[in-house]
Amino acid sequence: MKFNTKTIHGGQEPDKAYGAVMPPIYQTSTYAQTTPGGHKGYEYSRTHNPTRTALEKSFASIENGNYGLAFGSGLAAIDAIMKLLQPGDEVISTSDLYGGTYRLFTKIFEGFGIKFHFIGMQNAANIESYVNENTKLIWVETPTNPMMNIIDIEASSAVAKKHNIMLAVDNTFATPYLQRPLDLGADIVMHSATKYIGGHSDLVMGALVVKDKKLADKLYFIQNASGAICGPMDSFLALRGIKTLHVRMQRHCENGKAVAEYLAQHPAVENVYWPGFESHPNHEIAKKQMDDFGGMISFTTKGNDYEKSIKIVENLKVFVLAESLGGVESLAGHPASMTHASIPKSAREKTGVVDSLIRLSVGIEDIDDLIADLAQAIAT
Ligand code: P1T
Repeated sequence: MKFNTKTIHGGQEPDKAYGAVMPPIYQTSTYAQTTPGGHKGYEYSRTHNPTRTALEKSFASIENGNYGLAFGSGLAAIDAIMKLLQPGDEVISTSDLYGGTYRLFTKIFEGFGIKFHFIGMQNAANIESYVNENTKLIWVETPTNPMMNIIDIEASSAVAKKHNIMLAVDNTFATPYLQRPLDLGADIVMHSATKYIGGHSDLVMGALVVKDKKLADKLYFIQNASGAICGPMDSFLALRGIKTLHVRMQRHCENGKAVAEYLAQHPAVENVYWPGFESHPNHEIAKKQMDDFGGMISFTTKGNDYEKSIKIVENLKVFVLAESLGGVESLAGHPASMTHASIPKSAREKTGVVDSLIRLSVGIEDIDDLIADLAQAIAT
């Protein structure tokens, strides 16, 4: 089955009771048993729920994996991965990453005795220089949030395999429409399904997909034991979102390209970060591992002018000033004071998250309206 069919049919079959084409919302916490242990595969909804099962099969299908797991948020999914580790273990992570992931790593898991190395990964050789006998996980976010750096997944996987280390890839920005990390050698692919997977800014959810049965069993155990699952209604909404992922992503990419090109020629704009530009330092890797370049763009204003950037995001009328990304509507954010405020200023600025940086999640509205909105906001 090809991707555009998998989004609609992957792992799905009509409901057995009445043939409903969409999986019903099994809004139940528990299931009747005929005798203790005598049930139809479902005992309690933290452990399993049929609507969530349908979604987990869909996740596995679109990411070319064998096992999918759905969680109550992207961070809950990352939390489950981290619970595979033990005190004394070490993690090598991209230095430019979502602020909440950084906060989870440094404020929660460092306290449990796990050591993190936040490094630039554009050169895979740099990853290897941090490997030692305690290294258990390489954490890759690509494209990175918000600087749009691209990390070579295949090259990272070669380092991971050589040293018998797990490789996890946060595929939130790219989605499996653009990039399939498991095919490139990753062990775990993770999503904030809150974003493009859901696609309509109406749910908060996380996803993991793996190929290996042993790893899947460990993660299912953690999912049930810790209990950070998503509910049946959200599972239904995510399933509905996935059915249009490919058509939405196609338009996000088209609009993203047009907005990136508009900003690049604007005299008030200093830098535009978008991997589709030939001048992007990792453009060749992006071309190799992604099918297109997506709808996420960051840019700075001339003179790194904080006040000017704040005025721009306040003046936007079609773009909504808000956290999050990946919905059908265009959003704008100011990472330094919003999504990445939990990263100390010095660490943040080292990766390029300066005070004038604006991040855009380009939606699927008419491109003329998006460009006109940016033009008027920058002009004022
Ligand atoms: O918000 P949540 O569903 O828990 O997902 C966390 C997360 C993980 N990974 C990446 C790359 C993310 O972008 C996020 C969430 N990001 C935002 C809310 C944001 O505006 O960047």
